[in-house]
Amino acid sequence: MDIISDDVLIVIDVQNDFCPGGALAVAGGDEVIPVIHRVAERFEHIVLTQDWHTPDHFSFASAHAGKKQFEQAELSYGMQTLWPDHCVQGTAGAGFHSDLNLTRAELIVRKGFHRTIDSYSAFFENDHATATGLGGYLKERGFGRVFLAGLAYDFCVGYSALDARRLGFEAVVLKDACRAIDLNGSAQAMEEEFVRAGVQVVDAGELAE
Ligand code: VGL
Ligand code: ZN
Repeated sequence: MDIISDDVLIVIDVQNDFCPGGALAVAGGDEVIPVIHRVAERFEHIVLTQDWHTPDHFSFASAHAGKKQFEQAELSYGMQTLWPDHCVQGTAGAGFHSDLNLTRAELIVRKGFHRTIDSYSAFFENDHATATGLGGYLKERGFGRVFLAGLAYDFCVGYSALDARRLGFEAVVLKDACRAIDLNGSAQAMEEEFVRAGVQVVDAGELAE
């Protein structure tokens, strides 16, 4: 697979709270970093995302009396998984992992900053209606195909890939540059959605040298 100049690499949420020792640690989360560094060399254009919640965010179990972490709650837009408090704006946990070195990145998109709406996708919040602006940005810059890497495969990477397709971009997930949370079969469910939506899944090594 050759990378061309209207391709963009989107690196999703490689933040301390999703890495070992973090508040919502994904198993092996930090292992994506060397893989991402290697593929990043192939790309002329790189965008980063950063999960960026208010302290009392509605996606936190702590914001719902009587609810436990990883349970579901009914919010205004539908069912929402309740997470441990994570990626609170300005905290160390919300910072990018210190090994991540993508100085060339052209844009950092923050998401999940509306207190009452979560945002897994880099394009639309979990109401599937509120746009982050990334779709317009990528279209205005003439990008046609997005490659996705980072955390977590079955949540923020996955929903970003599905929304990219919905907006008419080609979407390629770099599977070995991601790690999954895998909550109640979420990784397999997401892969079924990838097939339905026409999201390609490849390993980083399949990109041409
Ligand atoms: C994520 C759960 C909550 C992710 C973010 O980056 O995949 N997952 N917030
Ligand atoms: Zn979050």
